[in-house]
Amino acid sequence: MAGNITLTMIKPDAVAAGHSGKIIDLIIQSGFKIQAMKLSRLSKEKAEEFYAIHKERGFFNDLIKFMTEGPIIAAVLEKDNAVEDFRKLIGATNPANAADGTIRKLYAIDIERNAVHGSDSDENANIEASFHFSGLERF
Ligand code: FUP
Repeated sequence: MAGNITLTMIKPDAVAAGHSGKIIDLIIQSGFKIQAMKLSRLSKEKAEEFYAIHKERGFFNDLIKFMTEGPIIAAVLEKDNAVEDFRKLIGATNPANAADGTIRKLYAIDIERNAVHGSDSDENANIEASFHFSGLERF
């Protein structure tokens, strides 16, 4: 069912800082159900594929270096209106602009090391869920 899932990654900065447990707790307390979750480390090729849309941007190489520097936690989250509600929960890309109580306000360091990813559309949520997980079973 399109519209009720989103894909998140807890990024290398937040995993390394030990924030994963608190972030996962906040996600669950905010009404999201975890459908799939795994700790992994992105290869350069996989990170470049995930962020292909930003290939021409000046920050691309730094972003790939950052996203491959250590483990991430990828998860598929389910909730009514998952994409929009999760983007509200994570806050603005730049934590300096993120609202109080959002994950990025609480845990992000700067616009690059910004703690979490959240899909930006239902279409991308499904593409990104398949990117990280194969043979997804909904439950
Ligand atoms: P978001 O959807 O909030 O994750 O933000 P974007 O898709 O615009 O950007 C994806 C990632 O690129 C961000 F999470 C961090 C990185 N980025 C930078 O490093 N610098 C920028 O100026 C913009 C984005």
